[in-house]
Amino acid sequence: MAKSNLQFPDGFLWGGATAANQLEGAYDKDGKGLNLADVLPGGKVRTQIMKDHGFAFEIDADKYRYPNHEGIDFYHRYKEDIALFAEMGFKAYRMSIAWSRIFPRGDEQEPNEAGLAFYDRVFDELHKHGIEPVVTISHYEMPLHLIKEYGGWRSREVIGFFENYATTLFKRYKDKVKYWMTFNEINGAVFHPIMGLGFSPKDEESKLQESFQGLHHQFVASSLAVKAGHEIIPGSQIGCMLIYAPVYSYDCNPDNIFHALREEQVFNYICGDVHVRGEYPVFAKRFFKENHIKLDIREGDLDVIKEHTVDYIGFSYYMSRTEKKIKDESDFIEGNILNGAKNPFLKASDWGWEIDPVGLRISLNQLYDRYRVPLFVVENGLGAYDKVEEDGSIQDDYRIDYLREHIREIGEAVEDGVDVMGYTAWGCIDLVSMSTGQMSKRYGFIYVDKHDDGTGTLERKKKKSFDWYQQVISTNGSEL
Ligand code: BGP
Repeated sequence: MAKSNLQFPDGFLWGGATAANQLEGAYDKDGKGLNLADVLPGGKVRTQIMKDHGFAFEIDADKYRYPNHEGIDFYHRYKEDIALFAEMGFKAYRMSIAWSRIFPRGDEQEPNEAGLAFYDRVFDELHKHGIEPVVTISHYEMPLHLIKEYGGWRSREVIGFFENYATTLFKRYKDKVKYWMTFNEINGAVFHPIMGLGFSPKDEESKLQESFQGLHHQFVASSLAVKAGHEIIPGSQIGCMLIYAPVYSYDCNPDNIFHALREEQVFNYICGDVHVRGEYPVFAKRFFKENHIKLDIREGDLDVIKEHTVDYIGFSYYMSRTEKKIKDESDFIEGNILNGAKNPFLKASDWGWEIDPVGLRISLNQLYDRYRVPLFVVENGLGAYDKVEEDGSIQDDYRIDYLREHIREIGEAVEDGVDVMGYTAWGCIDLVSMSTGQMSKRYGFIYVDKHDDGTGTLERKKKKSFDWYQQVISTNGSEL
C-alpha cells in the first residue's frame, strides 16, 4: 500500500458488483422460470455466439451444459458472502434481480411471492451490515417465455411487461432500495443483441435495424420505470447503465478521427442522450438514414423519454477502443468483444481485453462534460486465471495492480472536477463469466472453489486482493 495523495468524496460508495444469473444458481428453485442465461451454453460455443452477435443461434438448443445453473450457489450462501463483503468494508453492493424469479414467464400480472421473498432476505442481510443495495432491474436474463413467444425486445408488448415488473419491485422494496438502474449495459445491444435484447438478428444488415428498434422499446420501458420509481419511492436515484469504452482514433488522419468520433457518438451517446437529455441526438437522424434504419416511434414515446430522465449514469469500464476507418484483419485483437484495432500502447488481458486505466479518467471526463449528472463506476476489474498455492493462498498481485491503477485514475477524475458517486468492482466474488460462461475467468477478491468442468466444493477463500481492498476502503482511497 502507498499513499495515493488523492481525495475521494465523503460517502463514496465503495463496493462490489455481480449479476443474478452469474452467481445465484438455483435456476429452477421456488417457482423461478427459465431465462436467457439459463439456456446459453458455455465455453467455445458461447464465445462464438458473442463474436457472431448471436446470428442464427438456436436459442433453445438443449445439447449443452448450462454453467449458471448452479452458479456459485449465492441463492443458499448469500449470508456467508455478504458477511465477507462486510468484512471488506463494502458501503454498497451492486446486484441484479432475476426477472424470471419474480415473473416466471414474464407476462403474468401477479408476481411469484417466493422470488420476491428471496430478495427481501438479501436486502435485509445487506442492511444488517450497513451495505447499501444498488439494484439492476434487468441484467442479461430476460424470461425465456418472452423470447420465444414475443421475440424478446423486438416486440412493443414487452414494454408493458417490463413496466409491471419494475413497478412491482419499486412497491415491494421501497423501504429497502434507494439506488436502481434499469438495463445493464444498454448500448451493448448493438454489439451483442442476443444478450441485451433477447433475439438473434439474421445478418449484419438486419442487425442495425432490429437492434435500434429493440433499443427504442427499451428506452420507452426505461423511462416508464424511472417515472414509476420516482412516484413510488420519493428520493430514489434511478440511473441508466452503459458499457463505456472511449473511442480513440488510430492516428491523426482526419478521416480516422471523424470515424472514431462517429463510433463514439453512435455507440456511447445515443443511449446516453436519450436517458439523460431525454432526446435522440442530432447525428442519429443521419446515421439512421444512411444505415436504412426506420424506427417505429409511436405517439407519446418521445414525450415519455423527455419527461422521465435518469438521475445518474452507471457505467462499466473495461477497455478503450481504437478505430480505423478502413480496417485490416490483422489489426483486430482476438477476443476483444468490442472489436477495434490493436492499440500499440496497451497490453491486453489473457482474453484480449486491452488494459487502459487512463481511458477510465478520459471516460469520466467525457461523460461529465457532456451530461453533468453524477457518475457511478459500477463495473471494472480484471478477468484472470488464479492459482491456489500449496498453502492455500491466492497471490493475485496482478489484480491488485490493475485495480490500483484504475482507482487512481478515478481519483484523478475527481480532482478534475467530475462528480463520481462510487466504485463497485466487478465480480467481487468469483462467478460465471458472461462472455465465456465459465468459472476460470475470475474477477473476485473472494475465490470460489468451482471449475469449468462443474467440479468443486464451492468453498470461499480470501485472495490477497481481499486485504488490499479492505485497506483501500478503510482509508477512503488515500492508500492504494
Ligand atoms: C460486462 C457484464 C457483466 C460481466 C462483465 C465481465 O459486460 O455486464 O455481466 O460479466 O462484463 O465480462 P466477462 O464475464 O465476460 O469477463
